[in-house]
Amino acid sequence: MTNEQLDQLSINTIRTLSMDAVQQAKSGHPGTPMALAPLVYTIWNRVMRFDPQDPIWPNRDRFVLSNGHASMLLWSVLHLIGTRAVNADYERLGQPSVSLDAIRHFRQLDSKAPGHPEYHWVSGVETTTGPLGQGVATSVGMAIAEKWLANRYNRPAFEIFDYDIYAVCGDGCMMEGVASEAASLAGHLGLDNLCWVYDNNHITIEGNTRLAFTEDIAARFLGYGWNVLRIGDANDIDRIEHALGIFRETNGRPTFIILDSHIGYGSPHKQDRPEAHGEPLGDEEIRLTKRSYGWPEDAKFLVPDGVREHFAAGVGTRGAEARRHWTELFTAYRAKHPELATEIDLMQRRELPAGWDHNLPVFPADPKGVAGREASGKVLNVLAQNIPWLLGGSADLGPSNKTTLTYEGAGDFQADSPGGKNLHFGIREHAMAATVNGLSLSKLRAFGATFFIFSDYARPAIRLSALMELPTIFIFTHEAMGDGEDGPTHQPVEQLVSLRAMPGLVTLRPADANEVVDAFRYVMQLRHQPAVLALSRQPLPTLDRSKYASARGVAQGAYVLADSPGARPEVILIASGSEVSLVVQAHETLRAEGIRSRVVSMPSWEIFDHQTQEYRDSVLPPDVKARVAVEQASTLGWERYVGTSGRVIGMNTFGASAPLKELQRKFGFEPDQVVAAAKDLLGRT
Ligand SMILES: Cc1ncc(C[n+]2csc(CCOP(=O)(O)OP(=O)(O)O)c2C)c(N)n1
Ligand SMILES: [Mg+2]
Repeated sequence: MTNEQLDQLSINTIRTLSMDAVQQAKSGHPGTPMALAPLVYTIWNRVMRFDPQDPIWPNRDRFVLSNGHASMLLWSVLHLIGTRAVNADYERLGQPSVSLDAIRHFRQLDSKAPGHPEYHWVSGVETTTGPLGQGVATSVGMAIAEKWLANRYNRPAFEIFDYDIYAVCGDGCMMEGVASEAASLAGHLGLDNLCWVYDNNHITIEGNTRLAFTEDIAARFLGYGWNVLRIGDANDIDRIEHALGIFRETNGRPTFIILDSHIGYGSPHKQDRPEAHGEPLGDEEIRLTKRSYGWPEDAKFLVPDGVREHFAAGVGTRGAEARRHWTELFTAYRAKHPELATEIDLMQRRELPAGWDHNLPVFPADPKGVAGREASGKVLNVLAQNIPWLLGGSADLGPSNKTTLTYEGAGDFQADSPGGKNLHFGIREHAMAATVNGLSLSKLRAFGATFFIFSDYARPAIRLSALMELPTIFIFTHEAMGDGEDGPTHQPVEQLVSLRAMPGLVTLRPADANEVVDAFRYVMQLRHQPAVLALSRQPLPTLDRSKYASARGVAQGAYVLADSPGARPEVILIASGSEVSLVVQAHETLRAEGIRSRVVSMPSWEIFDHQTQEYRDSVLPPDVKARVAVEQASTLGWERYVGTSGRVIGMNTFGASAPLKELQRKFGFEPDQVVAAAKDLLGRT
């Protein structure tokens, strides 16, 4: 067979595996894999530096399938190139990442060929995709990461990092706002290591794109400052290869390739039709389509002789050679720059450098206190100096979030200063969170920040952080009604409980400056969970820790802050954040009146829920039923801790525009109201 015939055979193998898998599953998306098989073939087998034997080799090129519904493209190619699996401890295993059997069980329970690409579940998947737009936005974070890594670690004659990022996307991704935010940022930063290929097939689920999407997309990306290329025929692999070559030679701007394709290519009745998007073709149509490819009509899941070998000779040989070269280079690098090499090693395993928590501040007792955001800014500036690869930024609220790294040399990340640790995301919360995911997928320790209320704008990407088990950090300030006069548009109510509902995510709402320190101490040690820090705008009294319990209790999620001496408490007051010092005041009043109360500071439900039953019972003794929870947020869920006979002082409406003191009175966040609730529960009015 000629090389050309082998190219075609390989492409048709991707197509037919995709058609067969969708048919077998009786669900899925065959049309786009059929159309984009030549593209994916060309990227992987002709261009990408990826070693199937080691899918986590640090300098590999990245591939992101942003139109995640076309997952069969990825399963086919990961299978055909013989990608090996890696486990959660980053150990390379012998077995295939995606076996042919997994493809036969496409979309079935436990199959390594699930409905959409899932990072963590299938080796070789660089990021989870499916919510359209997320993949391309995440790829911007990957591109920023590569620039930052190259700047910090490359040395003369040691190009340790020089990889590229390829993302494939469709009409859906291009319509989603997050892609626009991310493309704008990528253009501004001149990320010339980033290439998006847009599948311009004019089809989405409801029909032709003329229904809803008629903009001039080339003009749009030119406007963002991208290099825009066009390929009129998705089957022309030489043109595709040529365009990818132009991308690799382009400096100073990202590349956007518009690829005209035909969804369901080769299917006599389904090509260019919306049905090809998300329905199995049907047995008869599959036969006709296979005939059009010159394929044995009745063969299923066929990988013809020569195809695996063809991939082995392409991406396999190129990837192995690139990795071998890199490994030798890195050995020499380690000898010459041992400290830098150690950093790279630690980062790859998501470990922290020795001394990462040196010099963390300790805040003295102070009734006037410190704002949560203020304490956070101090801690962050220490941590960022201790951990070279900790970086991040805000969506234009840095001065307010106090997330700006101000120590000497921190610097701003820009096109001409890729070593900066302050990222300026602009007012693009959604792309910020997706970018943070991309940074984290690249093993940097990344944070993003905005007002807590605007976490809603970032939420879809935070959810993917949790799903991917990434240790990202989201710093959300102005976490309740502390910005009083800004009013209900800026006052979070349901955000906290909605984030608490997200599996895997850790939320923390610290009560004072020392709890902020310990919240960070906890968060920094997470390796597979994202965290949200909800921090106050206004100063919170710094509790006297010689009188009350140590803030180290934050690591248990909730702890007994203040208690009554002697017998067990009659009533438990539970609070988080700014309401902790409020219930401490109530506690002192109750004590003075001879009522034995206990104060539980509960910065994190998730952490507390993971403690032993014994510990949880020691904090919240089951036989003490009189309990009051106080939190300036939705009351939803607090029954879990106060029981059906307890009280919750929280928010059941939106807030209002007024000075904080008046809001506290109006909505019941005053010590007297807590005292009254406690007495009422005890029948001691
Ligand atoms: C955020 C989001 N909204 C909606 C969907 C549901 N959905 C999946 S694919 C699709 C149409 C995508 O069209 P296009 O990107 O052009 O894909 P093609 O059919 O051309 O492959 C939609 C609406 C989704 N996955 N994500
Ligand atoms: Mg489309």
